[in-house]
Amino acid sequence: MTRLKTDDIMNIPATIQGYDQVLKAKTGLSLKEIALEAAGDLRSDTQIDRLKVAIIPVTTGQGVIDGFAKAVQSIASHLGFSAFVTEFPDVRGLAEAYNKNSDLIMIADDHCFVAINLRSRLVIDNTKATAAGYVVALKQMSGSLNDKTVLLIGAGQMGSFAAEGLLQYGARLIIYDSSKEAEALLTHKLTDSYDENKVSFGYNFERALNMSSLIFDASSGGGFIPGEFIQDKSIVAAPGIPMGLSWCAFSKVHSTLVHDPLQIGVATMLFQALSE
Ligand code: PYL
Repeated sequence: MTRLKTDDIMNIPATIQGYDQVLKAKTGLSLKEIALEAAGDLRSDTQIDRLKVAIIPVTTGQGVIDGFAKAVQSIASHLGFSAFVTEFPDVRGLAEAYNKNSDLIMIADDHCFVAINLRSRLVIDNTKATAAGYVVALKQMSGSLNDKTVLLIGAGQMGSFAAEGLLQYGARLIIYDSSKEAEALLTHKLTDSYDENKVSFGYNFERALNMSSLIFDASSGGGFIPGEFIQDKSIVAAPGIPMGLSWCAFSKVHSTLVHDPLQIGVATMLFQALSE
């Protein structure tokens, strides 16, 4: 998991409203609607504004990322939750969250970022939730993924979660990773549960990019997708940090690209933590 930098997230509180408007323009759904679809249905009597969410900074390992907790809190508040950052980090923050009768906590160290529902004890992981939210975003931008070919770049944890979601929406997958072994491993895992005709791999990058105009970039390398190979009308969901698109590729697809450092993942975590 690539560690976010303060520069990646410090503007989220000030820009979340505008971000949501752009997301709605691109996908037809708001951040909340995308997260709700990715999470599955909520109980109709769920009163979000009554739910208290504690975001607890963690100082272990490489320590706190300045702005991270505030960014997460601003996303939760934007969605209507009663969210706050605990006064203290670590154990004192956890105690404060419980003493303030929080319903949910969100907490991240260098290895894992989770939302925990303190009532149901449901634990939701950021990577899995992010993949689910971005699959919905790609589906929305494409109209439908049923019987469409999607190029999935990155056969790691994010790519694996995304592959499941894309296949469940009826997509055919071309899996590309710089590691052909990783491609084969993910393909083998997927074909245990899905039609093997729906998953293919083993192409070189240029050929893979030519085979589909729907791209799910689950990579964690930056700027390696060249502009000359990406199709003009490509639609791209890119949860990976840093983004795989080169600046040239970005300039070709920016109006049909969904990419953010935290928003879709945090929103989907919160609603998945509330799902039955
Ligand atoms: C959750 C993000 C998404 C991408 N990379 C992940 C990351 O940067 N993880 C590290 C988060 C550390 C947070 C720090 C704090 O401020 O509480 N422990």
